[in-house]
Amino acid sequence: VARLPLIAGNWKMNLDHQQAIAFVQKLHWALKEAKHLDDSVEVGIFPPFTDLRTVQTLLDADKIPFALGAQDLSTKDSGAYTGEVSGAFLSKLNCAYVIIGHSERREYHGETDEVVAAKVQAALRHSLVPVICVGETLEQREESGPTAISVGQLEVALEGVPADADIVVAYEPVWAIGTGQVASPEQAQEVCAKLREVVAAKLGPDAGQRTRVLYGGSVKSANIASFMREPDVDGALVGGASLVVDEFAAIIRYQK
Ligand code: G2H
Repeated sequence: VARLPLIAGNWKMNLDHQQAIAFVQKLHWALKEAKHLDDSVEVGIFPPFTDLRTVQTLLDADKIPFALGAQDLSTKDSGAYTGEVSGAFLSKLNCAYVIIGHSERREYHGETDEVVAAKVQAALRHSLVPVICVGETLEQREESGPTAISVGQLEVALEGVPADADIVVAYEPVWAIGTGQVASPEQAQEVCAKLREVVAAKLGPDAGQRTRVLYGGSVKSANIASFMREPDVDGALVGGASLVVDEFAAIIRYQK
């Protein structure tokens, strides 16, 4: 099965709605000018909630073929949950994706595997593709090896997910996030292959073949190709480098 590579830019808490307009326009021009906008790779951008409406309007108006995603959502659909954002609202803004269980949410907002699983269900209720993030800290890697933590996190996240669900998995070793200490392509491949096995075991072999597994953690234009050469790495979740137009454009063009 040929899986369409996904290069996803997780802006985290960066770029306000005005900066977002300039950024998306520049990225679009950079890719168009170099004739690097085609259907061989999917480009996803994940701005803060407050930018989503602005970016959606711009993508629509200028017919820019980037997929839009949010960085989180509520486990609930509506009601008295101050500060929360429903998957229903994200769907209405044409979000295709939502990141769930990023290590920064797990670490700073106490998100447990169970909360992550509830958010996956919330995303699927609103036809959003969950980008399920898993990954181990350095201590966990030393204690339980390279795959056990991610496997355990993914198994819980996939509880109750139907076999035909469209999901994306992102392996983000915590020790490689924003640290410049990138995992080797072999380390990424080892865990991504294992995660694909988990998807196959839980949702069936078709889902295992179809589901895209991304690597994330200090991805740059200088290392993207080495990851994309690995058979079980289907793209990247990019943080810091997704905020620099030329750098993110170069990552998107990795294979050209
Ligand atoms: C990992 C990644 C994007 P960075 O968090 O999700 O960020 O590329 O800055 O390590």
